[in-house]
Amino acid sequence: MIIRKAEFVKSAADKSGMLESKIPEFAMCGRSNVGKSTFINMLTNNGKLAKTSKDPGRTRLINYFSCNDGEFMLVDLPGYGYARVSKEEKAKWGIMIEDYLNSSTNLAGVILLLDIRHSPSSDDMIMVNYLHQTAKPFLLIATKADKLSRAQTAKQKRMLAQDLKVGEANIIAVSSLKGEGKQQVLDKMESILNFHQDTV
Ligand SMILES: Nc1nc2c(ncn2[C@@H]2O[C@H](COP(=O)(O)OP(=O)(O)OP(=O)(O)O)[C@@H](O)[C@H]2O)c(=O)[nH]1
Ligand SMILES: [Mg+2]
Repeated sequence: MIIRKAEFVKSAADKSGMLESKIPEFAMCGRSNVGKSTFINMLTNNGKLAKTSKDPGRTRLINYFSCNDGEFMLVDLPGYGYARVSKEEKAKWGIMIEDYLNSSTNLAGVILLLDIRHSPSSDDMIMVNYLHQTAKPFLLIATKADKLSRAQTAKQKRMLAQDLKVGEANIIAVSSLKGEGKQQVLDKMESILNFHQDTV
């Protein structure tokens, strides 16, 4: 699969703003600053589509991006686990993520991003356990692979697989800066889309 066109559709601040679309959606989940927005820009070949920042807490709304004239949507969610926002804001983002996952009418798959250099956080573990429990397909992406050597990348993938209780082959190491892992991700997304179309 390739993404030849991608465009911003809308932002939602709460349940009332979320799309009830017929278009299948892929949701980006993960800790603040793990690289969700940069990953969307890499997949869509558009460095300016989703706003990114070196500081955590950049994405504060749910942002929908339509790909290939409505073939599917990429949904950029706020990150969790950012220590420096208020308790109220944390709770609000948590509810936003939860509401999205529970109520999206056409979720094809969840893409969970983890920083390849770090062990999963307790919030990551909650997400993974949730994903294991739901019947939804999901992809596990280890981001920022360009920061490690090949040997270190392999070692960290093994460690993540153990912690997350999945096979190593289920984790894709990606560098959004260098495009590493991109085609593998797109191919997996294509399979998920085909599966989704067969089940609706
Ligand atoms: N070296 C490297 N840096 C990356 C990569 N992906 C993202 N980054 C950097 O990580 C920082 C955070 O990226 P974002 O895409 O804004 O992260 P996010 O997960 O959307 O963050 P929130 O919106 O706060 O949840 C930015 O400085 C990016 O340039 C990568 O593959 N390699
Ligand atoms: Mg973001």
